[in-house]
Amino acid sequence: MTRVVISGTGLFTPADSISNDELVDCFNEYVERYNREHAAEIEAGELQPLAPSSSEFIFKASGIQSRHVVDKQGIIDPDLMKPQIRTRSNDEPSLLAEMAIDAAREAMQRAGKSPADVDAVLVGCSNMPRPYPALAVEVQEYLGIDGWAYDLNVACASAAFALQAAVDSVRNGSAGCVLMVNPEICSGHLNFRDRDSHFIFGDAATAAIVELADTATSDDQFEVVGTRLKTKFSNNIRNNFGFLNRAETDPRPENDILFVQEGRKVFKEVVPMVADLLTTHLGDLGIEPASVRRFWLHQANLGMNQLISKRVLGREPDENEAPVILNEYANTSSAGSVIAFHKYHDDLQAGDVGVLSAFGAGYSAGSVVLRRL
Ligand code: CO8
Repeated sequence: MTRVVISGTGLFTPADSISNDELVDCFNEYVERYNREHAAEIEAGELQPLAPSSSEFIFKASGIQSRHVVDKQGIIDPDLMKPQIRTRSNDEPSLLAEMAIDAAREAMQRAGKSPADVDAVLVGCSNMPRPYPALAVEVQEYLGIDGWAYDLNVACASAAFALQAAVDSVRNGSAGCVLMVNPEICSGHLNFRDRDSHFIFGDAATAAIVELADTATSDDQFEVVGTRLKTKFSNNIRNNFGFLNRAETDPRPENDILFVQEGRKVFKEVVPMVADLLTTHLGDLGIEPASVRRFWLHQANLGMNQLISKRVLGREPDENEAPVILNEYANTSSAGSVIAFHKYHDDLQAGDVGVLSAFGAGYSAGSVVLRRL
């Protein structure tokens, strides 16, 4: 079979960062104001008071300590509680395109590729800037890449799906070298007034070069041993934002067109789905789970990752086996597992096997088994 490698990755991290304490201070200020303004209804038993958030809960429930975002000031302003993003003209690159291009340049540089070497661009992410033209085509244009490009959205699992699409394209000959990018501004679709989820997400962009092993020249190559994807419909992570909102007979409240989840159910249902996917995929490839040197897992919840690795390995993983970046980045949706790979692969030796796995809304999950060359 045609051998395909990942020959370079890139990461864009926004300069702004919000600690749990800063986020909670703003949330609790909003709660105090709300309860004060509705004191009479609350006193009369007509309205439930809002409960405060806490940094201790956030860290204990998720492992998150801070998150990078594209605009801190807007998010921690109790009057706004959302990022403020300058409206751009059609002649300027969109903010998501800029982030994607930054990560893409690093990936190309690490892979030793110029735009002329790239045949295709795949953007895999949760939140697109608009329905059309495709973000991938915009990224292609600004980077000066000839060929074709398209977007795909499979929520937090998008990177695994885009990697499989890239590998398949290289294998079937429709491209020799693919740029795969995952720009995420999760803060745009996060309800910072929702106590259950206001702490979950951050912003970042990642990129990877996927190409024929025969053309790869970088010192940093991972052969793609296999990819496998799995989906199963669930409403437990949902966002009803869409092009039909303006035509719907009953207008939706704002919180329905933002991120909504049943976090406990997601935890319980996605852990076995992903553990089963990884175990059977490794088994079918003839790879002993105990021999896997590293799991670059989607970064949503520390407990979830520990449990998935434990089910696959049959014991607790250490930090070296399943590295954590969600403490600093929170959940960056499709970018999370690629950030973990980008930051934690240099120490692997030739022949070492690792698994990149992304999972999320859909439900959707992907496994990409890699061997260091
Ligand atoms: N502060 C203090 N207490 C709180 C808070 C808070 N902020 N929030 C909840 N509590 C309380 C609750 O009221 C509850 O109290 P009680 O026990 O008295 O009823 C208690 O804490 C426990 O609440 P939960 O059961 O909700 O808490 P959990 O331990 O389950 O933790 C988590 C909540 C962290 C959300 C956890 O369930 C989790 O991480 N689950 C997995 C979630 C996940 O992986 N989701 C994937 C989403 S990603 C995706 O695919 C979407 C893509 C779109 C991305 C872009 C959108 C922005």
